[in-house]
Amino acid sequence: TAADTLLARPLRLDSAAPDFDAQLTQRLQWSAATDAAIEARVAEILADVRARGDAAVLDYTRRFDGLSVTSVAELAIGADALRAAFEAIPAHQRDALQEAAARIRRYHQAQLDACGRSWQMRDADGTLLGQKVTPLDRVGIYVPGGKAAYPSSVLMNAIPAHVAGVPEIVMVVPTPRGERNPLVLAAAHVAGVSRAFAVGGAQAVAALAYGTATIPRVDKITGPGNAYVASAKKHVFGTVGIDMIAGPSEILVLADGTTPPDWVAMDLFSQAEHDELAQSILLCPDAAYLDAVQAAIDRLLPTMPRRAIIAKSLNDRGALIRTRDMAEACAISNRIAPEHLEVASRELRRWEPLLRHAGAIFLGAYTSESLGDYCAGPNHVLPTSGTARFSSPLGVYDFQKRSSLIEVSAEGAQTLGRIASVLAHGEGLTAHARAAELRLRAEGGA
Ligand code: HSO
Ligand code: ZN
Repeated sequence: TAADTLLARPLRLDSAAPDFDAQLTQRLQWSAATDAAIEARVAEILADVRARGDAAVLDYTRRFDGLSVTSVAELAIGADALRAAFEAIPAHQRDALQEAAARIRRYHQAQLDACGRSWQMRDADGTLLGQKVTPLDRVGIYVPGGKAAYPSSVLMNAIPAHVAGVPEIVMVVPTPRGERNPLVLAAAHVAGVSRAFAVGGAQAVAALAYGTATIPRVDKITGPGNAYVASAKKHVFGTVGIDMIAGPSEILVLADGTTPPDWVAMDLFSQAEHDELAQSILLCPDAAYLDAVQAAIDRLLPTMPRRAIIAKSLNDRGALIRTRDMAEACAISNRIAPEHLEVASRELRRWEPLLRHAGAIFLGAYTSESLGDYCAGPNHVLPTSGTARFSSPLGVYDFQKRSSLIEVSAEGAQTLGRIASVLAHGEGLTAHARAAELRLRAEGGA
């Protein structure tokens, strides 16, 4: 059959070729389909939900998800229903969810301890300065429906919020034709989601951003979604906070030839199977090893249920790149700034210090990216499309905000007052200057 003759032939490149830079740049290019029709439709839905609230949410949910409910209240999934979903799944799935959640919780707890706490300092004259860290009051987590409904993503979005101390975590998830995904609901229970609504699409984002009689307004919306959801999140940004707008999944493997080629081939498949637009790249100084991985790809592809997606992703966006040496491979990896970076080498201490731009770095032959996707502990919501140059994994810090604290002593007011007075006069802001001067003892202040 056609499926069995599928070939996956990632582009072969050589970093020594004169046109290498141009070819690599071209491979990396990807443009989010910014469809004007989608943008316009989303703007309409947002305005409608803002104006009509529950009635609009109900209309769209009946129309798009084919539900015959008569009120948004019927779409509410309370904490008890989440717990019931958890209790109804098989024991091995319950155990796996709980073990993954415990590891993710522990990792994010360490993140909170390392960089998520308030701090204070005191000047010699008694003035107190500090930063007060507080969790957001309420957050919304969007979970896609259908094939892209990942229980693991429920854990990765909700657990950092929970660890940050967010008191209320609201999940929205579309249920086309009323089909609820039991693992998604079970994961929500394990992750500490407070309650959920069987609503999706731009209408769910709008409800979370503006609030309706039934769906509470949140302070930030995180989680992946289709083009409508991504567009809706961009629109409501400013009214609420959002996380990143993620592009297709990416994996880059740096190999020195010491990892079994089958392992590397399967790791390349594991991101390719997410999406035809996903990108899998292998960098290695040894051309014979690249041949061996290609042979493994050829042999393993027919065994993969999602081989059609994998083949398209590898053919359209994949690359096997021969580099001059490992140091050059590291430099190319930094240029790409991949979402996931695997270092399939026995000289980890040598190469890791050279690697600067990546969402997550997986060190050594045993560290399959898929372990990080589910249960190692770090977050799997990561910057894509080269944005690891300037952004970070989803974390506890995304569910916190900081307030500056300033408490000036009588003594401090003298020193600071003189400085502020000079600068305020320089800016022509007399009230600012006077406010500082009134507190100066020499000026006859209190
Ligand atoms: N690799 C995806 C996350 C995921 N993988 C969920 C499996 N399930 C993020 O790039
Ligand atoms: Zn994955």
